[in-house]
Amino acid sequence: MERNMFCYQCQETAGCKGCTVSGVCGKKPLTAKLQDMLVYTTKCLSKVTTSMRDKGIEVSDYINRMVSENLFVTITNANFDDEAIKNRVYKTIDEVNSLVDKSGLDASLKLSFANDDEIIEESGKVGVLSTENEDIRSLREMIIYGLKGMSAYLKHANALGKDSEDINAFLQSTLAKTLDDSLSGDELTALALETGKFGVAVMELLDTANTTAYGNPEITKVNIGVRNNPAILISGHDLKDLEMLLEQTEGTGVDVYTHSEMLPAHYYPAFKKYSHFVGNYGNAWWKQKEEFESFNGPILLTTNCLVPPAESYKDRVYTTGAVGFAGCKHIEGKVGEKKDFSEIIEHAKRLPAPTEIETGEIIGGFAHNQVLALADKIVDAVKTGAIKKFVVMAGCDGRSKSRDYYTEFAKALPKDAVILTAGCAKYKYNKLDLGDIGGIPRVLDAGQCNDSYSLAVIALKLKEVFGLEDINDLPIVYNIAWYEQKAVIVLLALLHLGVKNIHLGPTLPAFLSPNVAKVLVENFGIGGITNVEDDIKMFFGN
Ligand code: FSO
Ligand code: SF4
Repeated sequence: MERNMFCYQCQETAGCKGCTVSGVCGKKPLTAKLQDMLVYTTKCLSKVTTSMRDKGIEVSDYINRMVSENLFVTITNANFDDEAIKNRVYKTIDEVNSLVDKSGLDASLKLSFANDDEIIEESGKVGVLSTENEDIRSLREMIIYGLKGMSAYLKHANALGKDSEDINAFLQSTLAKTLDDSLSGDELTALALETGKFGVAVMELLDTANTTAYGNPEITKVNIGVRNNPAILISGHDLKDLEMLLEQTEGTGVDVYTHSEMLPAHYYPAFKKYSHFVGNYGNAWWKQKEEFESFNGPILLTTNCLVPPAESYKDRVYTTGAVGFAGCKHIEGKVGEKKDFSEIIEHAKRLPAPTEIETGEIIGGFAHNQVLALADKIVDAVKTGAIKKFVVMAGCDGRSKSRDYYTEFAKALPKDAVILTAGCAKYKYNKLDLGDIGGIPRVLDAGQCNDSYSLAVIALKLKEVFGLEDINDLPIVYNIAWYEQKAVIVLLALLHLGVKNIHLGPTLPAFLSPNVAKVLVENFGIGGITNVEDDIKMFFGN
């Protein structure tokens, strides 16, 4: 088989095996090779910083952020810009070499590449397939993908002034361990589970950062129609970018709408004061080709998921943070700096208002604080049998047709079941009008994928209220849709919390070797999905 690249980190990987000719996501072989090299040099940097910590030498915020942002850049659909990725590789190499000198570390830790050609050539020796044993490869990659997700969440917490030396130190020492050939499969399995522990920690850190800065999410009806003003569409997960955009657009006559994973921003009290923060336009990330087209105004992508833009609207796409695409204007600004969005605002003023594609409202804001405020009502509903089961359907949406399963599954649920959701997976069923049970909506949206943390807090609280020993004794089942690497850290976090029998779809990760999949099945009851009818029977009985 022709092989120009190898990547199997996301659910849409070619043939459920691996993208080898070009990425299904649009990633080209050169980009894939540069990303492999960025991951490799970041592992080398992490080896250096771990040795520094061992010697009691402090690692700077700048270096900690270089590690997490490098990994974030390699997440599916974040960055397709070869020049930007290559610059990061060179900067990382420079830091490795200078830290080795400054810290008096062994010179064998240094890196040297003569030129771009050598970097690209060497990438084949350090990519995924450079680990020959398929089980070790599987465990290493599962850990690396978990760390990528952790990096994304850490970056958002950093943007709001929160950081954690424990998380940075764990992230870097663990990344370095994926280069260590002496580690056994058992040791790597334990490391994957420990990654889940830090996954909980990073989501908690981000939850604290978000709620400290913007208040606790509350029940909110979000408008999905449009107004007749020029407007900017903001997508991705970065609430700090949204805050800066809302401040800078205030009083300019330009409206702001959210797309995809930015929808939950509407649930935060701090953003409700902006009268030009109009609503949510469209659906999940994969619908952006048509929805960015009809939006008419400029679009700001703060994180993945970016679909390579069509020429017809490419000049309206702006990127920032970890996102990049050659030919799209990148708005600079490091953590703590004020970003200048004036060019986007001026651009919006020259363009027509969005074309309406929907009207009405959707409801959300059921993060832990809001749900716990309703706890009495919910507990009563469970006790009286009005609610029989909660179904966690968090995770991601995606373009594959097989994901229609989730819409059909939501429709087929028994009427006494309530969906708990977070992440862009919700777009498969958040406009179905599934109704409510005694005033409790049957789709409770906690927020972004990182707000899966809220779902865990809710589950732990219910366990306490019902006086249960085991989280798995709750009337909660898990039917999770995954797509990219943030879902991997969420999954590892749930496993760390002791959640069993999670079903993952629409397909199991290609990066799970048969033996690693067996370990997950035997120890955690991880399963796939089949079809709606059989799965409803499996989860709910007849
Ligand atoms: Fe979705 Fe994309 Fe949030 Fe992901 S927009 S798929 S798991 O980036 O991060 O849920
Ligand atoms: Fe393929 Fe997914 Fe990797 Fe893109 S991110 S190259 S679709 S496996």
